[in-house]
Amino acid sequence: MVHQIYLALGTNLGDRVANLNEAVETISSKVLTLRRSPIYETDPVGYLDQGQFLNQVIYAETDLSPVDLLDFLKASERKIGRTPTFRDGPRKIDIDILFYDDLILDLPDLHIPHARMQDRAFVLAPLADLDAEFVHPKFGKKVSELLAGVDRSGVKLYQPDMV
Ligand code: PH2
Ligand code: MG
Ligand code: MG
Repeated sequence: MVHQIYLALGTNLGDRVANLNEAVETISSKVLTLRRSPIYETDPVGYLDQGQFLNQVIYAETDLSPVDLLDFLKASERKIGRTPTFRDGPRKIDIDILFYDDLILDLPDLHIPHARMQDRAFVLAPLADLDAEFVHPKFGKKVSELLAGVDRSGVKLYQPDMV
């Protein structure tokens, strides 16, 4: 069974564009990327004393179950060279599940839709570029409506022609 997913990518260490590309390549054995949003350069949120992030959202297909997908993405982050730091701290790559079909799933270590995406312009802006009409299954609001509710001043288009 094929599932449609949206993933959020974030990076603020090293060659950030290369890290985004490496993420798509590394997950490609089990996650087929169909569309990539433009890349945004974004002010850090949460822990502020760190470099600016690049953020991108991808639309993809996978056969993996939600839990297997989470495990696979965590393993992919490690393969790319992410090393543990602290909450909201700097990272070479972060790969988060935003949506998995229309699923609502709340496990101790896995919340789908992503638990904080509705507060984060660095997620909602690239997501809206891919599908502004997608309805958040928990809130019943379109991505465009969620984006209208957040401050997007720290989120700037970085490389609009990247596909
Ligand atoms: N990720 C975080 C915390 N803060 N800030 C930006 N701008 N971009 C991120 O991807 C990001 C963040 C935790 O995953
Ligand atoms: Mg994250
Ligand atoms: Mg993460």
